Amino acid sequence: MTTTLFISPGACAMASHVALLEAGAPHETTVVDLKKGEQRTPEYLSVNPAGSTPALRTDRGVITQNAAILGWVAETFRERDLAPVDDPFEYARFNAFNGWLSSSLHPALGKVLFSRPALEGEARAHAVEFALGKLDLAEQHLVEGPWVFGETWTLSDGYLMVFERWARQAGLLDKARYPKLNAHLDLVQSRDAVKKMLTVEGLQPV
Ligand SMILES: N[C@@H](CCC(=O)N[C@@H](CS)C(=O)NCC(=O)O)C(=O)O
Repeated sequence: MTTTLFISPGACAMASHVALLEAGAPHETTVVDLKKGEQRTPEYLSVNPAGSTPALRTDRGVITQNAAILGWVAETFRERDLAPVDDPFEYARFNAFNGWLSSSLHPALGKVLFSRPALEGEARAHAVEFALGKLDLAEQHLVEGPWVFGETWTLSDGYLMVFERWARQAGLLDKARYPKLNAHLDLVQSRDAVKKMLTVEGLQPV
C-alpha cells in the first residue's frame, strides 16, 4: 500500500513525514503551500475539511493529526520498533507526550510565531513567556534524554524536533536554559531519516 502524505515544508507535518521514512513505509508527498492558502482550496478541503496539514491518505481513507498518524505508523510497522506498542503503559505515555505536543507546546509556540497580525509589545512578551514555560516543562520534566524516553528512540523524538526547530529558528532555544532540548535537536537532526525528510522538504538542519 502506498500512502500520500500532505505536507507543508517546515511545518508540523515534518513529524509524520519522519515517521513514514523511519518506518520505510512506501509513500508519496504532496505539498500544500500554506502561504498561498492552498489548505483552503476545495481540492484540499475534500482531503481534510479542517484545512490543515498533515493528512495521510491511505487505502482505507484519510488520517489527520500528527499524534494519530504516528500511532498508525507505529502499529502498522511494528517490526520497526518505532514506539512501545506492545506495552499498554508505555504506549499510553508515548501517546500522552504526543498529545501534549499537539495540545500544549504547538499552540504556545504557534501563537508567538504565526499570529497574524504579528504580536507586539506586551502581548508578544506574554506569549513568549508562556511558550518558554512549556519548553521549561519539557526540559525539566518530560524529556529524559538523550531521547524523549531515555535510551530508546521513538517517533515522539521526530515530533518534538518540529518545535525545537521552530524555537531555535526564533531564537527561543537558549543553550544554557535548554541544554537537553538543544542536544536532543542536534541528535535528531543527525538521523538518516530526518536528513532525508529535510532534503525532500527543501530544508536545512537548523
Ligand atoms: N494538531 C494538529 C495541528 C495541525 C496544524 O495546525 N497544522 C498547521 C501547520 S503546522 C496548518 O496546517 N495550518 C494551516 C492553517 O491553520 O491554515 C496536528 O498535529 O496535526
